[in-house]
Amino acid sequence: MESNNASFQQLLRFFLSSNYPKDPTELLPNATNTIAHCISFGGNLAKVLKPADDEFIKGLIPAGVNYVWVDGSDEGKEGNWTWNNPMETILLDYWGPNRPDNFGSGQDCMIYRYFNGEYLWDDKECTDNDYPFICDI
Ligand SMILES: [Ca+2]
Ligand SMILES: [Ca+2]
Repeated sequence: MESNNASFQQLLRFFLSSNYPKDPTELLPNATNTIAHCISFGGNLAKVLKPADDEFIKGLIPAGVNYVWVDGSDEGKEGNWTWNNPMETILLDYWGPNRPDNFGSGQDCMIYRYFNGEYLWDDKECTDNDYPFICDI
C-alpha cells in the first residue's frame, strides 16, 4: 500500500479550462457542481489535510490562474468551516489576509486565490462559475 500522501500526489488531477470541459463554450462548474464532477470521476473535491497537501496543490496551479476551487465550506453554519464528504473540521489555516470575509451577500465555498504573490484561501460565492477545480481521486 502506498502512503496516503503518495496516493494523493500520484492521483490528484487538475482540471483546467484547456482540458475540461471538452466544449470550450461551456463554463467551468460552480463550487457545488465541482463536488458532483469529482464524485463522477471516482474522487472528491480536494481537501487540505496537511501542509504537504497545500504545497502540492499550489504546485499544480499554472501561472495566470487566479482561482481554484477546493473542498471547504461554511454552508451548514456561517463561520463554521468544514471539509465536505465526509464532513471534517478544518484544522489548518491558509486563509488570505482578512479572510474569510463572507463578502457581499455571503460567501460559503473555499477557493485558492492568488494574493500578492502567493496562493491562499478565500471564501467565494458557491454559485460562481468558470473556475478550475482540483479533485483528489
Ligand atoms: Ca460564509
Ligand atoms: Ca471572500
